[in-house]
Amino acid sequence: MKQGTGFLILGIFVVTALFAAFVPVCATAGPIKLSYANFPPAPTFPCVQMERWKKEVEKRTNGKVVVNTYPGGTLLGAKNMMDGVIAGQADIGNLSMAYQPGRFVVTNATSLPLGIPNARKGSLVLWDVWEKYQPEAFAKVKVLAMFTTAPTNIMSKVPVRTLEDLKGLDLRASGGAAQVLAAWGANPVGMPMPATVEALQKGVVKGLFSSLEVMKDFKFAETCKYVTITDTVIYPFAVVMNMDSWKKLPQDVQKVMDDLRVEQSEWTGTYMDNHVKAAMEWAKTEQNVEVITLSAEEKAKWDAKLVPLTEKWAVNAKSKGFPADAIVNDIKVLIKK
Ligand code: 3IO
Repeated sequence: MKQGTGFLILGIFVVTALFAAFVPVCATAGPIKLSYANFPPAPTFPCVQMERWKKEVEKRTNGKVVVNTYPGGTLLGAKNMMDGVIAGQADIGNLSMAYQPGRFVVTNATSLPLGIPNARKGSLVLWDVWEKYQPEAFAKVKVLAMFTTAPTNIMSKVPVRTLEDLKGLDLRASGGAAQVLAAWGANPVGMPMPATVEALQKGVVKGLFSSLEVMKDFKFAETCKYVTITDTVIYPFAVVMNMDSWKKLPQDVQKVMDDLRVEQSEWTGTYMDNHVKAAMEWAKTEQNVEVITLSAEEKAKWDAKLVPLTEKWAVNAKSKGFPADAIVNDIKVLIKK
């Protein structure tokens, strides 16, 4: 064999080997994988909206992106969600702003007693407030959605019909909702929602103050046989993405996620509103839960106690340099929009 032929065969061999080695690497590099952390269990509304977002993103990017979801605090917990996402422990995370009220001053203004009537409206108001003021608290992350719960109500083991019944009663709540309970003379006990299951079982609290879909999703109707309708404040939530993870995404993928932001926020509010109705139907018919409505006279007494809360928030917000009066005014106007 001539030397030239030898080199040719060797050359072909090398080229073939290179193909064999690299083609599968390119093929398996495949879709962009993103992790999405959430703190409560899979059947609850924050995780239902997470699965909806995952499905839409995977569909709209034609499989270019795969989102791996981690419900139940398996990747990040309720209180380290924001810092965990900033640090890159998860690409995406869903957080309840009530667990760090001092951190999310501007957006937590939506949890003042200003009359947000439902979760759909609340979600759109929250989105607009965030977009207008672009608070520093979210500067290190990419915001993918913002939504709120439906207005909060009292779920309890004992009936609450008057302010007197509420006096000193240990009820689980966080953030703005906890301030409302305190103003009514109850004893708010702060803890993330998932911890409430055990606190109720052990008798650490006699009930909770939140949106009513949890009666079904956490089976609270099995222990809390009374619901007092107060329709007071909402809990605000955010879905945030690690900034480096965001910047690494191709532009077409970024566009899909950007286009989904308001749609996803509104979808979640609508889901919440419908699910509250279904959960309460179940609670009344299957769990014998009594729904207590306050007389107009009693309600007026409760409402009067909440008047100072907005001013108290404003004094604190102003001391931190936020345009508090403008924010409150915007929320009132947005509610009517
Ligand atoms: C909530 C939080 C986690 C799962 C379901 C939920 N429904 C209402 C909330 C809001 C709340 O009480 C909280 O602590 O964020």
